[in-house]
Amino acid sequence: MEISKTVLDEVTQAFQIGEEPFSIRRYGSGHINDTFLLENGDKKYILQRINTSIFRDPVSLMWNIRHVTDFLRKKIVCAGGDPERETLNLVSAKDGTDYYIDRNNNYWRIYRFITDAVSFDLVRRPEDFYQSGLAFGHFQRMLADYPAEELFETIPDFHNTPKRYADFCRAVEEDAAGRVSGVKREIEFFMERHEDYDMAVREHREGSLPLRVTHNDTKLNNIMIDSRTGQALCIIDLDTVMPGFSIFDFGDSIRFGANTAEEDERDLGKVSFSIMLYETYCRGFLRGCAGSLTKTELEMLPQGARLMTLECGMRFLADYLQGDIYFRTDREGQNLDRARTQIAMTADMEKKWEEMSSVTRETAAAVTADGR
Ligand code: ADP
Ligand code: GN1
Ligand code: MG
Repeated sequence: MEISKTVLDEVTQAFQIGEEPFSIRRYGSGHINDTFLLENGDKKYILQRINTSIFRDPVSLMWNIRHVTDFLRKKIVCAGGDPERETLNLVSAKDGTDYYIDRNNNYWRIYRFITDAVSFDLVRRPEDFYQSGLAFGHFQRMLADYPAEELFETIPDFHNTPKRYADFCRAVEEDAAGRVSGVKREIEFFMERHEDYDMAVREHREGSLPLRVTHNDTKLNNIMIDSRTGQALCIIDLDTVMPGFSIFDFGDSIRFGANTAEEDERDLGKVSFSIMLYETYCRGFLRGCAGSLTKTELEMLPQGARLMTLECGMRFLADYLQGDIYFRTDREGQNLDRARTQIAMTADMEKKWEEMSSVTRETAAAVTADGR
């Protein structure tokens, strides 16, 4: 959506960032919010318009972010870290709130820019992926004593895979954009696997898979890596921090980062599931979790990766069938390409299933042995 210069000026003037003019440009490759970089010499901020057709209750969402970042800030300070760089920092509006509502009823927020740090759409070096596993595991551990019942569910049933499948089937049935006939094979792929979709929710219902405070959107570009040290610095994109399953935080990172190609790659010959990257992330994540995962969680890590890949694939395909109304696209067919990479990833994971399971067991054993 185009946002006028008048609105951007109105919004920037509403926050406590000084009176000097900033240059403004679109920034990053997130699929949901509108993100801009504000820049004036060394002064930089991230400005975001919250996507309120997806996040229906932006006030509660901002409440979550304020409280989670304050909580993390205290933990980081206690551990001797730098809270300016290791967690997101909201900038207040001039009226003291954490957001601003513009003339069109859009909600905006500003974060301090994390300098000398980068985020990636593709694993550049395995070490970056290891670092990201370590940081997402650590993030979960830092939030282990956060009062989960106080968090708002910003998107209900976000990783309820059977519900996602039902939504997908509805999109196929409705065929709103008249695209079903062209993607029969892709639809079939997700339908053939329908019996597996309730694996995690079933384990939870039976009491063996705990709900934790999780991030729920753990892709590689939601973590900032320090450009100087190469270490993971800060977990960003906290819009979906809410109760969830650890195996899904693990799995969503794998679906995105253990792919040898980008999420929207058109040449499927380039897409594969890298066992080497899987092992690398697994090692980092388990070290970050530091022994906090249960036996069932450890056993279900490969399934977490497969389910997240299937779920995300279904979401991309459903969006394609509905005429690209959810995920941002910048070219024709991009959601279909994204769905196809998830299909190729799943198929490759299934081919490498035995290896994936044994690598998980061996990595868990090695990390436990290290920790002694
Ligand atoms: P979306 O919800 O649309 O994915 P994100 O919050 O992930 O939006 O932001 C999009 C991109 O903007 C990120 O991938 C990252 O590159 C950059 N970004 C976001 N917040 C910051 C920040 N505080 N400092 C530096 N870069 C940031
Ligand atoms: C979206 O916001 P972003 O781009 O980090 C989506 C995730 C998907 C991801 C696929 C709120 O994440 O669930 O896994 O795209 N976020 C939301 O790339 O739907
Ligand atoms: Mg993001």
